[in-house]
Amino acid sequence: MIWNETFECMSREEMRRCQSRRLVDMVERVYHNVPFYRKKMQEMGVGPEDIRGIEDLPKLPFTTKQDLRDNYPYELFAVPMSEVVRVHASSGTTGKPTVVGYTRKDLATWSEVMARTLTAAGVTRHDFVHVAYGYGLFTGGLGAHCGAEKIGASVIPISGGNTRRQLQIMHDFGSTALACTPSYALHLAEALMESDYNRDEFKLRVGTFGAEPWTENMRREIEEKFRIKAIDIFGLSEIIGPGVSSECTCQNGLHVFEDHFVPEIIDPVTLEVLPEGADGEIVFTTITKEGLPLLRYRTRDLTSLDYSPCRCGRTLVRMKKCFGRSDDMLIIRGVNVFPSQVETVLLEMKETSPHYIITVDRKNNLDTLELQVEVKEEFPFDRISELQKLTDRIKRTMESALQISLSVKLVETKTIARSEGKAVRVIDKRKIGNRE
Ligand code: DLL
Repeated sequence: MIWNETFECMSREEMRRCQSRRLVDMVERVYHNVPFYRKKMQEMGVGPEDIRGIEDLPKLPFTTKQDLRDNYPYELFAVPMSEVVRVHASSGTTGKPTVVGYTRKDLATWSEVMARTLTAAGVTRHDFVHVAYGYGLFTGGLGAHCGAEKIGASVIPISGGNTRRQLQIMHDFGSTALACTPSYALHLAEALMESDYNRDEFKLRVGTFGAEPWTENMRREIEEKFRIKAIDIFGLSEIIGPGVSSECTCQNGLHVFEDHFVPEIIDPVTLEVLPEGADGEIVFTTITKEGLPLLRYRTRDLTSLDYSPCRCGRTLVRMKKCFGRSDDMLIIRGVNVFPSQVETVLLEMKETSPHYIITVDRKNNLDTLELQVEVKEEFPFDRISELQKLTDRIKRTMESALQISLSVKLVETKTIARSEGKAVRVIDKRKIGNRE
């Protein structure tokens, strides 16, 4: 099922024409309404008259999270505050949040792209959508909520937290579709397996999971434990929230809703635009947003683009599952390490769970990496020799995968704190105080 065939299935030429028209209009608006962009464009010697179509996108300036912080809270808004009907914000562990604003039309666009997202996952008006993303300044809860309402599904706005109650409501209300972070989905699946409930009494069949990176192995684990189809959905507050791109049931890349958000892949170091298929940082330009339109917003998320047709019939470009961020990439003794590499190795081992914490520190000017990993319940934790053997094996496998030395500490099942929102998996003690 496709929610909006006109825009999701148009030919590439039609899409480029649509994007060109919208971009020209949007550049005109930001140039006149946002002093920050006018100044940036003037400094680059570019005026609205230089932007005639989508091919001129590379002439425009980039925008970064720092730009939003520097213009905190509302300076980048392109409409008077009387037109803004909602604000959201994305939190950082330090510093000020990034504030985003929506006009009434922006909220309609958001519901539309979230309706497309849910439809792509196979959700219909006959579903009960259990929204366990947090409601509030975070965009997950209300984003999923409004999209589900738009398609006419029955929304259960439970929000995050209180795992026992989540299961009770899921069971009693007959939830068929779950919306939450993948780490919380896995936690719920494990809690269900341990509870007195019988899985067969649940009607759950599909989940739309996002807001944090997760691997194919983690998908398999959620699908097997919950017996559902797990769909990856992507978005960021600055662009709209969830609903920037979504997998369809082919689960082969996330279709970008590019009639609203135009993607480019750049080299995060040289800032050069990369060709189709190359891995790099994804950058989005919003071409219909009114409240907070952004030119070439640098997400820091690493992926690639694929314009080949998809079996589902959508012609929208697909982005590969994000494999990390250019800024949460850890550099340990000069070696680049992504938390997702650690997760991939752990999920291949039958004795460990994908719950882990990476602690990076610096001792005597040398970076150290300690990996805490939870073993599965059935693992004989009291048998020292078994424990030592497994520790050694993880250490060896990890060192050859990451190409750095590290220490491994196994911990008992359920001892690493579960997150109800985005999982915290990295503690970098080298730079506490200036992390996002
Ligand atoms: O996380 C919006 C969202 C809510 C997306 C619910 C999907 C579902 P922010 O809090 O602004 O917005 O965080 C955005 O989260 O730049 C990525 O690094 C990461 N992210 C979001 N979705 C995915 C995903 C929401 N499917 C940041 N895979 C983004 C990997 C993701 N990373």
